[in-house]
Amino acid sequence: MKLLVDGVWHSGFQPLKGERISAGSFRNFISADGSSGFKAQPDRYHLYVSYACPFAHRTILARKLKGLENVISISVLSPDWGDPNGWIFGNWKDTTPDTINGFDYLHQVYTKAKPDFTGRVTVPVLWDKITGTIVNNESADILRMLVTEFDAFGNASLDLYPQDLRAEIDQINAFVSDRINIGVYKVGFASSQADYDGAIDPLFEALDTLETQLSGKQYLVGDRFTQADIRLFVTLVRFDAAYYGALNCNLRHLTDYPNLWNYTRHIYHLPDVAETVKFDHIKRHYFNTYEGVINRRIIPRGPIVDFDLAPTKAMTAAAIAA
Ligand SMILES: N[C@@H](CCC(=O)N[C@@H](CS)C(=O)NCC(=O)O)C(=O)O
Repeated sequence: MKLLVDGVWHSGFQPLKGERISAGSFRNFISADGSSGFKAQPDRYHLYVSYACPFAHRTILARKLKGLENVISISVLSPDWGDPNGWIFGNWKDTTPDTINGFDYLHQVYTKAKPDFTGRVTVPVLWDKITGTIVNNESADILRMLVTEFDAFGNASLDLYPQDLRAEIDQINAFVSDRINIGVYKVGFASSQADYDGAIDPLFEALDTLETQLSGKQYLVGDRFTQADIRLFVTLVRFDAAYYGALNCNLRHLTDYPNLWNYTRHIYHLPDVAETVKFDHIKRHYFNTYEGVINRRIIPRGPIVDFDLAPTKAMTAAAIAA
């Protein structure tokens, strides 16, 4: 696993046991009134993201839907995380250079913020151009800031975290985070067969639960699109393209779940959403860059192929006639 230790980059680390996705290590907050020390202002903040990563996708979507594209600038990293330097600025389609710090690697952004930083170098990163540091690198926090603190500069009429639904949104977010967003990584990054076997059922049981919950419903909470839907969507939209094949999440496809499939398509077709989904980045990242992280000796549980299913009558009749 790639990691900074006391500000020094290490490219050859083994996967950390028991921990696949960790919470961000910079946890400051931007607030509309500035009381948190970081005031919401146009042209002050910058996002470092990857189109491959579902956690970064939360923030890309929020920035877009809240109309903050001219308020918060963005740099898009290469999907090629397999490089010894981890997240790099490259010249892939739809990527950008580091327009703020002029760096080649994301780990340089981390050590500029904290020269002795120890930990994972992850996307997304929210950077403050005034103080020259990382405000926050936890997507759940960044998503929340973008949807609640920037209404003076963006689309205030779209409330993605309505007061009256917050308790319910927080509850479903906790479930979706552990069982779905991180659930696919528990399966895909399992280092042993036993770990894999223990992770696959909870993931698909959670999908079954959501399939039932979405029966006759357009959105997860209430009857409106909220940040809970952003957080579920970013994993579901990657499911068949990447997680089914690259992360061995192959008991069922997303398309086998009528409600979840319809729900995901519905969100994909909402205005401005589709352009934030880049399947070329997603596939490149998951299939091409996890050498040494994904244990290729694990035997996947699926796909489920039902050979007890009788052949069609027409086929049998044709065989007899021949
Ligand atoms: N809790 C973090 C997790 C972010 C995360 O793990 N991002 C992945 C990409 S999908 C990453 O950058 N991984 C690099 C690494 O773990 O070294 C968040 O939600 O922001």
